[in-house]
Amino acid sequence: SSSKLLIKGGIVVNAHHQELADVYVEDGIIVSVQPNIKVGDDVTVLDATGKYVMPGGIDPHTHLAMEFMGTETIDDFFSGQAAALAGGTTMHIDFIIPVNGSLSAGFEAYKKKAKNSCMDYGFHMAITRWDEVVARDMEIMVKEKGINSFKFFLAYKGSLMINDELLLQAFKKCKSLGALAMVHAENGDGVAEGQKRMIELGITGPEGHALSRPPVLEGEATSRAIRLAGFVNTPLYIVHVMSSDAMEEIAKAQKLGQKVIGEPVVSGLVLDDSRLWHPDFTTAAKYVMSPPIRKLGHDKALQAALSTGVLQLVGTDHCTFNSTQKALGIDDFRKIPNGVNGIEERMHLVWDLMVESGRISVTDYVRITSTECARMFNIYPKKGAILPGSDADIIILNPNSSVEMSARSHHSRTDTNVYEGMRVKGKVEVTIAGGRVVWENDELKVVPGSGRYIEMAPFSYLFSGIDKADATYLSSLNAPVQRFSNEA
Ligand code: DUC
Ligand code: ZN
Ligand code: ZN
Ligand code: ZN
Repeated sequence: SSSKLLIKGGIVVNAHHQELADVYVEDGIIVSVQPNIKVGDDVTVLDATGKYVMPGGIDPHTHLAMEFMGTETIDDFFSGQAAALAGGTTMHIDFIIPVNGSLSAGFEAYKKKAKNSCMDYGFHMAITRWDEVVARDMEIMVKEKGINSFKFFLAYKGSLMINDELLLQAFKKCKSLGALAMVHAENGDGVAEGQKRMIELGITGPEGHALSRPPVLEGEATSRAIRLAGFVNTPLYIVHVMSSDAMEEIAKAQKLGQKVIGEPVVSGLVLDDSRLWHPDFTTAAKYVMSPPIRKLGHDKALQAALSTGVLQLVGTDHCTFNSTQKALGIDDFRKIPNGVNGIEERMHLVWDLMVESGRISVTDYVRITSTECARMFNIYPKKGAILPGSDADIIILNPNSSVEMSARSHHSRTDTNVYEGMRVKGKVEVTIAGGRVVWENDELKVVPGSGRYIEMAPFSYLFSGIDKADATYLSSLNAPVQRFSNEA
């Protein structure tokens, strides 16, 4: 396709502002955004009259080509990204994992896995154990490899979980590097105990997954991680907030002035746990993810928190396993590979759930699906904006059209879809990635190898005002007047 593009007559939306304007793109970069741009015959023109022209989605939370629970996700970088592009997402940040405890080996392995990428991507790194070598490697990742965030597990006892002593060291290390600490917040000891109880009761099906790790365990771990991050005085990002228990801990800390970011995922906003009780194993097992999808009511609480800003951006935790892989746990829910799809559905489901329903504005939609993520991970305004100089990652959304989610029509390699049969208003009709039209007329035109690794520098805006004088900070924690208030 042409390297010169004009998107004509649409409503151009950024997180701060929307306007009627044309967007002119050359060689993958947005050159100008203004009404009535005149161009020559060599320019491909796309008519966006009556449609929204918005920054492509950025999914802050994916697992592509990841080895996990005795198998490997069915979507690799190419298939996961192709699915993403068909749904209006033009960049993702993947959770890469160390290889044999080595962060550098993990980084190199994932750079290889991502070679066939058809859209831009960045990396967070999951830290699955802690020692001095890991601490030193973290510095290399931040200073030389373009990674500015690290995830720690309070769950997965016996494999990925780290204890509070190590978590405190990890938080201190993140702070010193200007890297954002992230946590998977479930109490791992509690989960192990809950699982044991279920097995003793003879509950071995997918419903045992939900019953064994209730919201109280997520609330406890979220509260603990937030308080320890507050003690160290470093920002904290809570991945996949699934319960109102966790959300309320985040809201409370934010009220006290702490920098805590909460990321709901689409499954938690849209689904409820009744599905885990479906009598057909394959149908129920596709919903198994951790933390689990919660009882009806948690979804509404998370939606409300997203509309008021307590939760700031939406991810997916896209981590797909097909029916055969899910069947590894047919006799024991503990062995069902954890994960759901969503990278292709996120932009559509969030539009319908939040904008079409009237819960948020179109500018807020851009903020929670794209801009906030770009700002937080220090790649704004290269990403997350339709501004001169930004990358031409753009979607055209028709608010009057609709889309149906189904494994029959989706582009992910998995054979099920947790949103099967859902029809939503609003359709991404065109996706432009790096200045190329890659999705148009329900057809993908992706180019393997065209996706680039996006390096992310440390010290995002989240670190502004972070006090380096720990003695002063600690004494402020002892001042009761700052800890209590009569306000509602
Ligand atoms: N939860 C999932 O459901 N999948 C990947 C890892 C995780 O924590
Ligand atoms: Zn403007
Ligand atoms: Zn997780
Ligand atoms: Zn995840």
